[in-house]
Order: sequence, then C-alpha cells, then structure tokens
Amino acid sequence: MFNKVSVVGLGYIGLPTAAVIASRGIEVIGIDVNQHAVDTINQGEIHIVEPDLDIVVRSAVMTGKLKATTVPEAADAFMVAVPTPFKGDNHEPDLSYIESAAKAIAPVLEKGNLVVLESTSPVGATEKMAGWLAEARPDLTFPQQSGDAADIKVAHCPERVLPGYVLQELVSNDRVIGGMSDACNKRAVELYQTFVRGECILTNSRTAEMAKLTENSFRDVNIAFANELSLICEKLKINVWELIKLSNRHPRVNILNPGPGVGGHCIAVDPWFIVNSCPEEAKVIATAREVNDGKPHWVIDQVKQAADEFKKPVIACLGLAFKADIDDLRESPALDITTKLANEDVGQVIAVEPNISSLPENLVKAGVEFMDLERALEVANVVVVLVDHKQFKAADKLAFSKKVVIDTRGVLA
Ligand code: SAJ
Repeated sequence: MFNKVSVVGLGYIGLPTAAVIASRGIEVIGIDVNQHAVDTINQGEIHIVEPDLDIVVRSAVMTGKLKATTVPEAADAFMVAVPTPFKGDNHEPDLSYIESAAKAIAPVLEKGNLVVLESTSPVGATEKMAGWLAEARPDLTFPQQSGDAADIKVAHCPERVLPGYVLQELVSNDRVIGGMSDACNKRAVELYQTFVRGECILTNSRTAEMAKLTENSFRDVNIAFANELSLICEKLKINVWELIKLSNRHPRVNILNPGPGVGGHCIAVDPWFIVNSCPEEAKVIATAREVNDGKPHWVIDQVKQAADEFKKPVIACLGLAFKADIDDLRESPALDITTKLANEDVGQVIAVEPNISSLPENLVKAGVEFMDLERALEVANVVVVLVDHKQFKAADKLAFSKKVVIDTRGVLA
C-alpha cells in the first residue's frame, strides 16, 4: 500500500508520472527546486509541452491528489526524476542533480520507505545515490550494507517514454526494475503496479541502468548507420530513401531513417555514459555519436553549395523541432542548422514551423523570417527539409519542382 508518493523533479518525466499516480487516487507530493514550476502546477497548469498533460495535471490538482512544493516532506515512496546531463569534453556524467535530490529527501526518510531512481543514469548511479542517502542518515540502514533487511529500499527503474506519447507509454510500456536487493525489487514492483499496465521485469540496479543506456544507444547506432548511408549515397548519386526501402524488403534488415542529425535530450546523451565508463571497448557507440553529431555540418555544407548558385539566395528551412509533429525545439539539429545558416549569412533565411506561433528570439535576432509553407515555397530558391512534419508530407510536390531541394528526411522521396 502506498498512501503518499513523492516525485522529485517535475520535468518531462516527473510531472506526468506524478499526475498519473495521482489519477489513481494516491496522494502525490511533487518536489522541484523551480518555484515557477511549483506555482504553475499548483494552479493546475503546466510549464512543459506534452499532449493531454494539462488535462491530467489540472484534474489531479483540483481533486487535491497532487500538490507541488519546493520543500520535501515525509512519504511512503520517493521517485527521483531529475536531469542527468554530461559535462566537459570527456562527456563525464553530471550526477549533481541526483546528489542534491538525495540530500534533499534524506532528512524526511522513514523506516520502510522506498527510493526509486528514474533518471537515465550511468552504471553505478543508483548505488551512489544509496551512498549519499546513507551518509546523510546514519540512523537508518540501506541495502548496500543490510541487503533485504535494510530500513530503506532502493531501486532503479529507468523511464522509457517517447516524448509526444508520454501519457500512453507511462502506463502501457513494460518496466525494467533494478532493485539493490530482492526486498527492494518487491517493494518497487508494488509501486509500479499502481499505475503501469505493462509487465514489470526484475533485475539488479546496474543491469537496469545499462538496459536503458543500451536501448537509446541501439537507436543511435542504427540512425548513424542510416546517416552514414545518406552521405555515401550522395557521393555515389543514389537515392538513399529508395535504397533503404529496397534493403528493408529483406526479412532480416530494418534500417532506420537518415535525418539532419539526432536531437532530443536522450539519444544524443545516453550513449556517452557507456563510452565514458568503457572508452576502450565502446568503439561503435562512440563512432555513432560522432557520425550523428557530424550530420548537421554536412547539411550546412550542402546548403552552402546550393546557395552559391544564386546571387541573393533565399533559403527556406522547413521545420525547427527535433522530430516530426511536436513543438519541442530543444536540442534540435533543425534549429541548429537554421541558426547557423542565418548567422553565417549564407542567404536570406526563412523558417517554417507549423507547430509554433512565433520564432525563438535568437532566430529573430539573426534576421530569420517566419513564414507559412505556401509563401515560403513561393519565394525561396533553396528549400531545406529538416523535419518530416505531416504538413510537409501533405504539401503539393509540384510546389517544390522549381526549387533546389535538400531533403534531409526523405519527405519528397
Ligand atoms: N531520428 C532519426 N531517424 C530515425 C529515428 C529518429 O533521425 O529513424 C532522430 C529524430 O528525428 C530525433 C532523434 O533521432 O531527432 C531522437 O528521436 P526518437 O524518436 O528516436 O527518440 P526520443 O529522443 O524522442 O525518445 C527516446 C526513446 N528511446 C527509444 O526509442 C529507444 C524513448 O523511448 C526514451 O524514453 C527516450 O529516448 C528517453 O527519455 O530516453
């Protein structure tokens, strides 16, 4: 039984998780260091973008089941969902947010509590978190010393939801649960079964950490393969989209799609955690990161070559989001490419992004014009397709016919 659950970190993972658990009738305390986020949530509103999240949060706050605060309080379980970025040239994982969260909740921990780390983390982070908790609370026992008998149960359960589908996937995805002991696993399963319909699969914390990193690295390596093919095909004058379609007709081949680079906050970050812990061994994983990070520069070079053919080139960049049909511009290669084209004066740059209502300040400052698709296709000489939004896929292909088109997503293929 869980009467009260505390979620630490009310961002893209923590807030939906808190709201979904509250919707199951459990009292949820959301903790965040950001006073603005806390105030917004307590008014029944949200500070992030995710379909339908506003409705679930509003109802959870109105029914009194969800409350946000900056000050931790006692609860039966604590779920830590804070950022785990990397720092420096060696992509060293930055665990300072986990450490701060552990230090913040330690004073309110009580015998019998469960602490789950949800943040995507390098291998060993859950043990480190348990260490920080133990340091702050010498009066309690933790699984690293006392195993199943410990006062506090600690587990890792990595989030695996896809931005844009978070509310569905939070409930329907299978969950990998890595407890620091059998008793930790048992308690963690009880928590997840209050809101997860998928299967809960048990392992230890290190394997659970690695499983999450492996999933995102698998995708990164496969996208790198597709991106590398796109470079090879450009040189060999082959349509990469046709090539991939043909190769994928083989029953055991399933190539992903090339693009302008890999964006978002997970796939371009998590593989570095593996590389950082095993630099000698993780060769393919490291190279994939480099291939994907190199793709935006290659696209910029292609645009520059195309623009060179015009006296006063007008370049329309179609899409700014980090992937199709969302309005999230953070860590977006499309935004990065558009910004660089404008800052490097490659030509007059136009941006088309049907999912936002105004341009980010830095693009406005760089002189980028915001236009609808139809008008942009009228005035541009060079059209760069950066995101496969549904509006671009549905556009009249004839409108592109007199333009120099650089189609990084195969929208016109
Ligand atoms: N991309 C391509 N080609 C493809 C697929 C994706 O270029 O064939 C690009 C996208 O355009 C985008 C980036 O990769 O820029 C990442 O997009 P994505 O849809 O692959 O993944 P994310 O970052 O939105 O979410 C991923 C998911 N992980 C996997 O699918 C293995 C999600 O389940 C995780 O929960 C999430 O990372 C996370 O939080 O770690």
